[in-house]
Amino acid sequence: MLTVHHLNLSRSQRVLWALEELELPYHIVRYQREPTMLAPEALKKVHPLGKSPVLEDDGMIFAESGAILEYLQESHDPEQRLKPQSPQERLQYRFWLHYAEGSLMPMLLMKLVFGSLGKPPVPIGLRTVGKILGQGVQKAYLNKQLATHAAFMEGHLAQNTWFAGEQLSMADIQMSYPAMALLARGGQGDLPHLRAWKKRVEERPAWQRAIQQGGPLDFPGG
Ligand SMILES: N[C@@H](CCC(=O)N[C@@H](CS)C(=O)NCC(=O)O)C(=O)O
Repeated sequence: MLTVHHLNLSRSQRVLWALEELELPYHIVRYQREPTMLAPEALKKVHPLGKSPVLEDDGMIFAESGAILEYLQESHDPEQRLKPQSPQERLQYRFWLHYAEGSLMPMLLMKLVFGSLGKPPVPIGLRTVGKILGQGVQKAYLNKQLATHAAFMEGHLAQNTWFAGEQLSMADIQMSYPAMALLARGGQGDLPHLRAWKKRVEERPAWQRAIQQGGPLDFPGG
């Protein structure tokens, strides 16, 4: 039996979505974020990094959502439902699977951190300085970086229905978390093609079942 160690409002939503698309039976062990938004200590007993998702299958335990999605595709998707076939689409598939955590998520995480420097748990006496510093880094660097990423995704989805071409794939599943976080946090203009992609995702019965299982994906920080 496949077991997902699932933290609420987290990247492990992607693993639930993949499992639902593949119509695989699975078991969920649930964890709730602490008020600090960190994972509870219990997750460290499952994997030394203490992050979610973690997948257990056939006596193996491993972390990192991209690795988990690739594993599920390679070992539990015999009909290749979630991997495109043509060489060009496979290159796109590989690119977006890596881009999500390698390039886009670090910018979104930095935005969250620098946007929080004027708020608790930063000590009250440092919040004014923290806020000025955070806003400065966002203005000088992060907002421009995120605008470049947003325009890049928007341009790609103007030409493609799904991230790896005309077929839904693990690339969309991996991209769902950062792309939806970027849309939720706003500030990048209208992005009609990215929004249309999000709508296509949300209309999928497997996505809806995954949300029922894992809870809503309401991103902190707006
Ligand atoms: N690159 C990893 C990131 C894992 C990760 O940071 N997960 C977050 C949830 S979105 C987490 O567990 N945060 C809680 C914590 O850091 O304590 C992946 O894609 O699986």
